[in-house]
Amino acid sequence: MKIGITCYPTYGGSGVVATELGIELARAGHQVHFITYSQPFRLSGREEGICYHEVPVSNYPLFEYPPYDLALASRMAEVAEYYGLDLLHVHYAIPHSVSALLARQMLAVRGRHLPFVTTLHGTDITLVGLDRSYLPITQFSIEQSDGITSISQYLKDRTIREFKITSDIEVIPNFVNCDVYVPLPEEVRQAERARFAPSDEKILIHLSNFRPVKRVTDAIEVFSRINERVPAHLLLVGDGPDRSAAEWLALRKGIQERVHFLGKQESVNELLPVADLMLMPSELESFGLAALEAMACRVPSIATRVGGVPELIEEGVNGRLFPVGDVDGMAHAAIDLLSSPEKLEAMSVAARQTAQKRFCSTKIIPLYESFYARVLERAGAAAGSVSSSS
Ligand code: GMT
Repeated sequence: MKIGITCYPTYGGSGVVATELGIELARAGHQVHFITYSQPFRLSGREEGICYHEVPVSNYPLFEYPPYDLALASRMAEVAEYYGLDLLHVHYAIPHSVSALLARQMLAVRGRHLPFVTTLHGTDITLVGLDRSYLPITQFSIEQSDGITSISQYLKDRTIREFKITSDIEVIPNFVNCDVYVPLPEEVRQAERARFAPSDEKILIHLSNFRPVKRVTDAIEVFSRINERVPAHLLLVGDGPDRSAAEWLALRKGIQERVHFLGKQESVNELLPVADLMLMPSELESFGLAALEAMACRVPSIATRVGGVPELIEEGVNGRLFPVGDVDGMAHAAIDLLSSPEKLEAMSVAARQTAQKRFCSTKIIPLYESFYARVLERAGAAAGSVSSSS
């Protein structure tokens, strides 16, 4: 198949999923075309079977707000025509599904049908889509999609409830490449750990875009309580609006020597397996991709029982779940695990098994392929019925 993929190319879960999906689809022999405003950060640009098409946005002085959605729609239509795309797959409803809808209409007047699939990721529904000004257009473009997928059952239910969507929504969960996200050999792991902590101290990790929904300062609160009982270090991977608040809190608590702000990192698969535990104290996660990536590396999470997280983390088996803001509960659980090597080992093994058995890319990519095939079949049937009736 020839598949066009549009996503937010910068740091964020939906862009990561879209990029990893494109990479896996290309490995499976499909031709993948990324149509985005900059090259997705997890793409090297050298992958076979993948082309990247930049969306140039005019900055004519009249445009106080350059019309990116329109530039994207034009580019989608051009790429689809030039390269003979079979379908577009857009990640994150706003504005990508609106642009795809426009591209489909532009090509339809020339007698070419270009179906598009929209994947809902979370904040496109829970935050942005519910802003009254965006709600009608988001609802419309989701309904107009030729296929809709959601990354968790939670998000599907919430989309149906709040957007009154009547079209089918297929749940295809987030995935991880279990050959890339792997535990490190013990010797290598010890050498990597030595970069951050003495050999007798523990390492925790948090990975996010530091937006308020991630509650990064809760991660600091939890960590500081842990560190009072079990000497430890915290690796903070990512960057974003709440970084200064997190830095200020670490400073105020006098733990700045133990809190390592690593900024945005490209190869998180090399950092995650260094840690003993992941902290994901989010206000909301429709899935929690960061926790899955850590689990594949044999690192269980102390997380919040929100959104789609319980679809990934089974309390007490492959991680621990707490109410939002329960920093004491999260800290106690972490102290308990860090002081009981056998318990932590069992949970780490279970975390990796969950990733392998349920969320490995080898299991999830075929679900996308068969979904595309069904969308194309329906689109073909619809085109056939139009031409036979005309
Ligand atoms: O919240 C983020 O980190 C970014 C956001 C995005 O769309 O880029 O993430 C959402 O999509 C991820 C990938 O599908 C999910 O794993 C995250 O849970 C989801 N975030 C929220 O629902 C807050």
